[in-house]
Amino acid sequence: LTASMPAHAQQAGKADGIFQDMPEKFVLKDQDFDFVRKDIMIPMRDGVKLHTVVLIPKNAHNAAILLTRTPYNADHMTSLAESGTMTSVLQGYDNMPDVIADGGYIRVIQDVRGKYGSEGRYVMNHPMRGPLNSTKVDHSTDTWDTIEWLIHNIPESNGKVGIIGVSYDGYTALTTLIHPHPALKVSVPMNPMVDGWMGDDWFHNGAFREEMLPYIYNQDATPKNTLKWWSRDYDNYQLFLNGVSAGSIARAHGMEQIGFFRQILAHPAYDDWWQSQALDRILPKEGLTVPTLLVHSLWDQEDNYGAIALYYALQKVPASQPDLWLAMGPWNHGGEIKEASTLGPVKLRSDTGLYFRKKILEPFLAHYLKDSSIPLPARVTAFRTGTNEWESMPALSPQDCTTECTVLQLATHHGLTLNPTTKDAETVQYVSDPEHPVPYVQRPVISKNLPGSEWQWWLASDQRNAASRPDVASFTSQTLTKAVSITGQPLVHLTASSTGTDGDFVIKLIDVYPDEVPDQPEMGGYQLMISADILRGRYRNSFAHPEAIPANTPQTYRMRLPIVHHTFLPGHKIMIQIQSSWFPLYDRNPQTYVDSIFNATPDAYKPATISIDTAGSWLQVHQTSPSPL
Ligand code: PG9
Repeated sequence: LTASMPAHAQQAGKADGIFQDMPEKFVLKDQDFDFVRKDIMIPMRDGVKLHTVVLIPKNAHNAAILLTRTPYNADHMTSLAESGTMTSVLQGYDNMPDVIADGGYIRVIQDVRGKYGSEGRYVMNHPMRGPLNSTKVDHSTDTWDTIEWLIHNIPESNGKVGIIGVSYDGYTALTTLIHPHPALKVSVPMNPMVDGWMGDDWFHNGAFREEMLPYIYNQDATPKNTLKWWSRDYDNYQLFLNGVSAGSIARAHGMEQIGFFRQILAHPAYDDWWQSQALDRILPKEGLTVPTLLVHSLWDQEDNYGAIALYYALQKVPASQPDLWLAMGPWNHGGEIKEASTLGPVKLRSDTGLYFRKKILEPFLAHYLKDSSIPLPARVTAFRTGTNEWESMPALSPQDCTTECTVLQLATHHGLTLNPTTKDAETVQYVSDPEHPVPYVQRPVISKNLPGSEWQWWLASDQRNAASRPDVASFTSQTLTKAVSITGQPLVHLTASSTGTDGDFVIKLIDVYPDEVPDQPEMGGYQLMISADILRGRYRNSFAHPEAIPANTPQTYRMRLPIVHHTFLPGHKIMIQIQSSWFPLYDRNPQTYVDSIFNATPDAYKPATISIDTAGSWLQVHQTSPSPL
């Protein structure tokens, strides 16, 4: 057949009946680009090769390398534009072209093992080598091997490497700090996952984040996320209500096939499995030896625990202090890498993301990667919401307030008193019914990746809808006549009883706007959550050893809320809301003690009457005077 084909037809393609369309390997014509792209399979010490995209500015000479290690597709993260400039290609997740491209860095993005172009097996929470990982590799060795390869194979580099990333990629930026490569000069973990049980992605104080099931499914069922979570309900509230427990709905999706989900089922409590992976426990033992800028978002809907927990844990280790920096701002998860002149509906009057990138991140990287004469930012830079000003300080105030504290005391008639000398006793009751749990946003609760989802900014959503429900107890101060400035992690002390034998408590600290806000009328009466979290009652005495709640017997519930740095302005009120569900972000507590809530059967889910003792319930937090930059 070939012989009978004309020569030009033979050249047009293979002689297998049809011309060859897609080339075996397309050669990029990049002569007009301002960078060179290389796709490299870098070998690790166990022989596994990791797909690594390297973008080298064409004028690079003696340039530093900025590395990100990700499960989110290195190809996608380096090909987001149709133009051939680093600035346009490096848009989106983790990139920040105004710092990375404009800074002349060599950009390296690597798929972690088992995801997208990399070989090997993916493990969602990849334990470091030790009792939970008897192989010879982990994220730390993979980063070490990658850096070793990069500094010896990229002649345009100055031999200095920084690692940077948001969320999962912030977690990989942290794991790198364990036995770091000597060429690693700086790490910037932004909104990192640090402890998946205490308060980051999977649980908060023992309550399971049921809406993370689709994430686990998408990430862990296939290497390239080819299978997607499916649902016949548009409203996640309905979906998860019908599903009964998180365990049963996951099983209906076949999720016992996923090893990480089997671990979640096997470890509902804060046992050794979780504790031994928590980076705020591991890193202080190792000690920090590489300059590290932790970045925390004050309205982070995904990882609002890790950066601050780690900051406090490292602060306690004198040898680690010289290498520790913190920046925190009015952002949602990863909001610092974008335009950030609003916080949900709240106008901040300046682009706080740009400020962070230009005034904090850029000099920090440049000092360690380019020129040590460039001044470093302050040890702690924090944006104060309310007054909307940046402040700097040598360190965060201590985690628990002992002096100069503001006490917000629950009072009679749903009141809240500031620093009272006496306490008013009253019992406030509500019925928590698992058949009608309190939605965390207004229904329909739309999945994160669908249009109309409120996920990105739900922490700043108006809490009036919750306040008007009979199963949410609200306590409100008088209108403030002078500003109240607070900072730190509010400590909750709640005294309550329940007719059930298990139950959850959600505590929300809220800034209530005046009824009229002349320059932004839609903010009139707005209830802006400043900080909030959930505690699963069975863990009130021990996170590792759950205990049933004795019915009708007052119990003390203590928890630390996520950090705040806020001023309640004159004319505003302070509110605390208490409720016993936050659905379907958190799975429902059946309110009857069962061994594992993942296996709770429909008959276990029972209404319970909750009685709050106002005199025994308060919240305590540092009072501060604003100290503008
Ligand atoms: N919050 C996401 C995540 C981090 C770590 C583990 C699992 C999920 C993320 O945004 O990457």
